[in-house]
Amino acid sequence: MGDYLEAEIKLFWEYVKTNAAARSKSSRMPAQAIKLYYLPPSPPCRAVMMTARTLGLDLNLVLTNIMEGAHMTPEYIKMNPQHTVPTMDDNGFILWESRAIMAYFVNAYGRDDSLYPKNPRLRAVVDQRLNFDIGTLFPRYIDVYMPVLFKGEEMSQEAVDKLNEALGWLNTIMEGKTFVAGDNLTIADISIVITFTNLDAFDYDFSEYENLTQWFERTKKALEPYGYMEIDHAGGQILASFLKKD
Ligand SMILES: N[C@@H](CCC(=O)N[C@@H](CS)C(=O)NCC(=O)O)C(=O)O
Repeated sequence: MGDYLEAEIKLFWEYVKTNAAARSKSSRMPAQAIKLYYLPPSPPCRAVMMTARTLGLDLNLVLTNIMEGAHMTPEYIKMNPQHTVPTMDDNGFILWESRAIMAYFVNAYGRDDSLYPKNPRLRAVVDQRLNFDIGTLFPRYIDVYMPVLFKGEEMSQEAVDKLNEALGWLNTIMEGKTFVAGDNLTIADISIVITFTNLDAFDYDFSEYENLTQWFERTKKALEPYGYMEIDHAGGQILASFLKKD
């Protein structure tokens, strides 16, 4: 009887393992790894890479050094006339704009829709946050740091005030919420956390926005198993080293 039970348990575990393996190689996974043209510290590239990790999606990473013009070759411009990284090639299907790539990954390969809900109202809130990110938060962060990073200019107080205004709005939106679009981690958190990782690496003081500081800690923890340190934190540190060079 003991031997029989042992054999049954062994069979059961074989069954569980085979199914897990089959699930992880389900038809929702691409036949061949998706190519991602990227540069490690690039904020939108980091967001796409963490989304892929969260979904268990293998990427064929193609280093594209925009500092050396690798994005301005005729081949690259033929693929993406806007010559930006990240750009994705999923077996001939080309896409750029990080937030569009993240949404595509979940739609095409997510085992469920939790990172980008199908429910129209839940998805609308995620979309609102993503639009707030691309249209307001990220550009205001850029206006504070790009003149300092790449033109050696002084930080503009006006730009800082505008960034703080956006942080204040997000802090209010976050009242009583676990993640930016509600109870669950979504691609909006993955997109928005990149800016906070950079602000943190640049020693920008956002401690007065308590909902945001708590959300930042929570989101870092949630993304830790999916490459937060090696992808996002490391990228922020590279950018900070440019800032602190002189
Ligand atoms: N909104 C785009 C921004 C992409 C972008 O501007 N990427 C920068 C690097 S972080 C780039 O490729 N710059 C080179 C260029 O625009 O020629 C996204 O989220 O993917």
